[in-house]
Amino acid sequence: MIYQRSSALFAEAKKYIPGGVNSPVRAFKAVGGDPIFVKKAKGAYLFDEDGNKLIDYIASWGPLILGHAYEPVIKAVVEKAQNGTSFGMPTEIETELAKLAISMVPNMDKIRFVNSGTEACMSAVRLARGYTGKDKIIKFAGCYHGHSDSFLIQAGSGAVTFGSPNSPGVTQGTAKDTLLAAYNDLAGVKELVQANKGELAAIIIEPIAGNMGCIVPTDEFIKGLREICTQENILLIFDEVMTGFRLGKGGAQEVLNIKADIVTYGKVIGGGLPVGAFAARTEIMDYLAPDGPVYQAGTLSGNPLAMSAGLAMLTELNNAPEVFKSLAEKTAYLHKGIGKVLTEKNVPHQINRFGSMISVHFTDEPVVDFASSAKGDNDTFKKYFHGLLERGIYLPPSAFESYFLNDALSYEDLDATINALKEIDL
Ligand code: HOZ
Repeated sequence: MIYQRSSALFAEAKKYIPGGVNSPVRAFKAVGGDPIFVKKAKGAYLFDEDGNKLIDYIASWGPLILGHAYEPVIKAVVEKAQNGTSFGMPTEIETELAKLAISMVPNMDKIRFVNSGTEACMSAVRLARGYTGKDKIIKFAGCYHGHSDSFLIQAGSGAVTFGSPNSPGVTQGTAKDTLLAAYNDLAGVKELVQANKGELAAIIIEPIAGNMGCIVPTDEFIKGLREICTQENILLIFDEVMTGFRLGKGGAQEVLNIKADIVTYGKVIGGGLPVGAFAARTEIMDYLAPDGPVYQAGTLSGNPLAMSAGLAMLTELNNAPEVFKSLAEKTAYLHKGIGKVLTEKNVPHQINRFGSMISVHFTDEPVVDFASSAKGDNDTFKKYFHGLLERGIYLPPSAFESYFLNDALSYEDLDATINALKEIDL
């Protein structure tokens, strides 16, 4: 495939935008080469500026669970836009989306809408600190909760891809309140909690991690976290920006059967428009301004276009929850197909999967945390990534990201992907 125009557009973008992109992982630095510039997309396919058609496995990093340009979402946004795009005043649709979202997820009474997953996680931690009157938090190495200061400590996603898991610009004062544990290491968490007894406001976790590849928690680990939090009066924050409304109606809370104290959302809840949210029980949420003392605000929060996209998306998922099963089956099919080809090629690999999230790691060892994920062979990943790209298949351009399947993908698309892999010399 030819990507000439994309390369020219990238060269032009680099003159005016740092690195030519507005989010680092898009720049392809981890895999080399120039990024693809998208012209349009429909269903499971991207159409780039060179006229290539690509099968898409990122779905805008998760939101487009039903495929690109999904008709009911587009219709809702276009209709809404006729009446004005932003008011900075309350609108009825905010309550409609709040009601629907709360009805779909377990254990949440109230929800506040923001504009991104970063804002949602940043606000959730502030709320946890205000509510508990404590300062410290525990996060897990390789988990990524957006780019606010408290979280850029051994962060995953683009932060680790580009070698700045601890970003310059985060003050030591901020960093000292973020304690670090290893994913799936309950003993390590227990030690940290004992060493900081009475000082911890929250433990924040991606209940299925998606920013160091896809990593699944053991039952013992995730249940243990819940127990520790309950015993020690620490709030358990589930960052469900990736998993919320993707793994099931009730997200990871439902599929893992664990109740969190605060849950953050993003991606699917905005149907492809910029929406983040955080939710909790009433006694916690009432700590937020204007009812309570913890401040949080935003001019574009609850924006009517974004709310209409989110409402259309969640309405579809609420009415047709069989989509979650269908997606999980497609992902299992892809897992089996890729696994067979890599085994036949004698390429050491691990495939991690949960629901419609999946990642391929080129290593012999099980990938259960950041340290094991980082052992993946990036040279093989680059060949795998570019080999598939040359054959019209678009994967996340970093080994530290999960793929997100969308339900517009057909079994023919999955077979085309598996067959393309057969042709690649790894
Ligand atoms: N940090 C996002 C993935 N985990 C990537 C966002 C983007 O580049 O759009």
